[in-house]
Amino acid sequence: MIVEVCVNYGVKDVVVSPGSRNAPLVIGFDEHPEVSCITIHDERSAGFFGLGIADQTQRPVVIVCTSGSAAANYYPAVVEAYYRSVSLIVITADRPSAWVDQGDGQTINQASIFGKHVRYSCNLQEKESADLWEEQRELSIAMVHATNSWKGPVHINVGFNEPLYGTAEIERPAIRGLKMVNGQFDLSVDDLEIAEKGLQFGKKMLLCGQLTPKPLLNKLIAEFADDSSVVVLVENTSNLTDKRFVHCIDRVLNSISEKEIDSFKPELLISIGGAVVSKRIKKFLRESGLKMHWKIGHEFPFMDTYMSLTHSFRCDELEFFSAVSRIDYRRSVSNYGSAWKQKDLLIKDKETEFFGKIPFSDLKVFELILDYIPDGAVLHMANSSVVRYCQLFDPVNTLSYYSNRGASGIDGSSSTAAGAAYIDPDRLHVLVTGDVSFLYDSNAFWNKYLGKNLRIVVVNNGGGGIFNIIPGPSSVAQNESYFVAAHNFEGKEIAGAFNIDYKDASGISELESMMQWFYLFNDSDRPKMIEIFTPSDINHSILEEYFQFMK
Ligand SMILES: Cc1ncc(C[n+]2csc(CCOP(=O)(O)OP(=O)(O)O)c2C)c(N)n1
Repeated sequence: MIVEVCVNYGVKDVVVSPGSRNAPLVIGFDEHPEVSCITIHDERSAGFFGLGIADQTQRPVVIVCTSGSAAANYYPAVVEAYYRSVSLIVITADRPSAWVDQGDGQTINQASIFGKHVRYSCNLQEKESADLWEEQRELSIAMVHATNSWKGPVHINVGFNEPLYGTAEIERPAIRGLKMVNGQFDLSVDDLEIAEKGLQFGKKMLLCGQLTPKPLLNKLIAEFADDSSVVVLVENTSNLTDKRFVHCIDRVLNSISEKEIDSFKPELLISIGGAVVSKRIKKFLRESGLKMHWKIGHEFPFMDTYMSLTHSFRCDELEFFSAVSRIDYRRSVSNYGSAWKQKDLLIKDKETEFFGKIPFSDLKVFELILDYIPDGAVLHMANSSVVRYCQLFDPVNTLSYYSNRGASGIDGSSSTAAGAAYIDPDRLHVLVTGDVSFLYDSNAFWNKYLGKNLRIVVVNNGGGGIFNIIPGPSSVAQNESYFVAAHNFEGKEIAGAFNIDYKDASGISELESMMQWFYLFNDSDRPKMIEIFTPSDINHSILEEYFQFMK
């Protein structure tokens, strides 16, 4: 794998310094038809020798040595390459990491040995070929850093088990090289070519994760979606809506049968924005065998959520889609996008029937709360079942949606909503939270800055309801005590302590009857809270029924 990735990024010259631990690498490079290897004993000199080759060829050059002080002897050349921005790929063989500092011969602390003098360093362990994704990803990141417009040395440390000299016939692994694209592809012929090639695919999917509201981007994406071969999947946290988009990813994915699923797999995936909540779409895309995945945006350019990243466009989403709109490519080359949209419309029709017949439960509560939120409000969704339930309903385009999905903690949802409400006093800010998150972050209300524009909805299902609805915890004996951690806590005392207007409800009509009071804006100077007690014994089965029915 290491050899193939290096070759894929243009390596043709390898400087080898003899040793035992690096034998697998030496054999691999030597046997590759596109690589020429030379031998230099002194690693200090070998490093500089490689530097000289890189200077003249303007190609990345690999230097490979054995474990121990051999690696340390590369240091002067690495430092020189760093300050001269030369692509030196430093590969040091090592013992498996478990043997570091255990008195094994020729074993020193090699991982990150070059400190700040490399553009990237990774520490790989020899593995069975089963899980090469991590290795390929790390190697691609290293090679991108080495060969990008700001070049430099990178360090790849690899732990090898014995035997070191055995050779075996293996199939050459297919390499999915990650390419960085600078984004202003109006200006660069190469970048334009990549874009034109990808846009030819008949099955194109745009997946939108968390974004702040961006009306102009919304407009450009709606235009991009005006193409029957494009499907645009959005979550409410993307703050993007349009009749051409699919807004409830889990709802529609759930309705696609095993028989049909292959025809819904995209060839080109374009992803924008931050975290995606849906676990189903992640699984679906990881199993889709994507031909290309473009990640658009300045943030986390190497993040390979769908295990298929081929191009990272480091530019603003707006810049990207305005450039795409100017590219001359054939639109509507298939009905791939229309098929998704049809599925979406069909399944949406069944929703009314389902909600008409279900009893009071978490799911029913979310339907009601979302129905009543006034236009123009800001919705803050706590982790974790709240944000998940909210994804099952079409977003309202007059609302803005927020959630702490960066690290998905339950520790700050209330405080984040409180801060947002404080700085934006003329808009209504509605926090919807579970009971555990509410308790966890109850100090959010321990300040003098909360006012009449904050609304708090606590869905009290008597513990961490999420653990009853995700696969895993619900199947173990410890679930009730250690995961759900059921309790009889009520939020009333906390509301009282912080002078928050409070009401509670345990049924549909009771909840509906307090909605008018809840959303009145000028009748009180204080925040208002409703606590809704839901039946923890049936919540999870109602959600299961939902997914059974919505097929
Ligand atoms: C700081 C932190 N600790 C623990 C977790 C793990 N965790 C995720 S959801 C959850 C329970 C949340 O329960 P609740 O707020 O009542 O919401 P529900 O799932 O019932 O909707 C826990 C403990 C986390 N995400 N963040």
